[in-house]
Amino acid sequence: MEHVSPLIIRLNTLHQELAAELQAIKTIAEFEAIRNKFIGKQGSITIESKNIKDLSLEEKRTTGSIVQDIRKKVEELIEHTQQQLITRLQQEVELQKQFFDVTAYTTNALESSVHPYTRVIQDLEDITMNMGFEIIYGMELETEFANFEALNIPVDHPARESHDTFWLTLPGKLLRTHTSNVQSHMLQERKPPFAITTMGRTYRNEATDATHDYMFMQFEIMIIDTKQSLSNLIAIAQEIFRCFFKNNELKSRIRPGFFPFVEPGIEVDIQCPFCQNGCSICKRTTWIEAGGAGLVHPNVLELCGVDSTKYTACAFGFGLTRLVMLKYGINDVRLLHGCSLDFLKQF
Ligand code: FA5
Repeated sequence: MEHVSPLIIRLNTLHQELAAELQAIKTIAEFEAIRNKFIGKQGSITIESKNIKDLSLEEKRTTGSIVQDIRKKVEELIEHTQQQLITRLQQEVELQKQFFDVTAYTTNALESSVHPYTRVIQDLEDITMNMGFEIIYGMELETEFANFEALNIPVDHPARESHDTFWLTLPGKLLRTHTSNVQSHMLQERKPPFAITTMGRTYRNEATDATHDYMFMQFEIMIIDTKQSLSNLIAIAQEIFRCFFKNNELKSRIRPGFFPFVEPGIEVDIQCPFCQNGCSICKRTTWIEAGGAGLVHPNVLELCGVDSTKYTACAFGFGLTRLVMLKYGINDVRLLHGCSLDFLKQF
């Protein structure tokens, strides 16, 4: 009988063990572990193959090519198994996709809810539509003219400083700093009389704190016809907020305010719902600035091609973000744009 080197016998045994173990694998991790176990640096086949160096010259000659053959078969087996495994895993993923049931009920699923922003927008849309306002969805990407110049804020006007603007690389284009940009478009496009409301995102390149963000929402109305007055505007604003806050007993106050696009101008503050005697959110004043309002400046009407001797307009612009905070008692604006599920689950 032909003599078979013990080295070849051991290698053949390891080859068979490898084949048996590879048959049972289900994952790439299991495959990698087995590959390492047999042909890794410290793998049993690797170490065993190195024993060839201890054989005599004669033995090396007869067993060398057999060892080579076994190593080749081992590598082919590993390669083939890997290909098969990858194909099988890909097929499983495809199969799972085919049977993915979007309606499947799972007891662990989080219930979805409406974001407080969406709730407030829907409330304000309902209230203003019922009062006869037309809702306009304005543009966030705006021209310098519509955002500033048409609103009586020329290039060198100091009011531009309070609107730290995100300028685009496109000349004369910016992210709107307020929803009053809709005023200038409507005055240019529509023939008075009309009453519009708009709400949406606005952007200012400013530092954030509990009540300021670089992206926030505003809510604006404008009415134009032949007889508008500040008292009418205040009455409309009070009615909107009476409906909006429902039984809320939040108090508000009005004080003179300057905006280049209104004359006279006022600012509206709402009593801080988070404290009695002043806190960090209201900056120890017990009042939170909610928005500005006034009679649209005749310059704005003329710049937009409206006869200011015939028409008067009134407008207000409120921080919609602040209304959300006041309504739901949210003490940090940044929570609204974060993704904290603990926060969102409450709504
Ligand atoms: C304006 O933006 C005017 N366009 C409002 C206006 C419209 C006045 C029509 C007159 C007539 P102001 O910069 O004050 O005004 O912003 C209005 C409101 O937006 C503020 O009172 C505040 O409630 C909110 N607001 C302003 N900056 C921020 C900010 N960084 N983060 C959150 N809310 C803000």
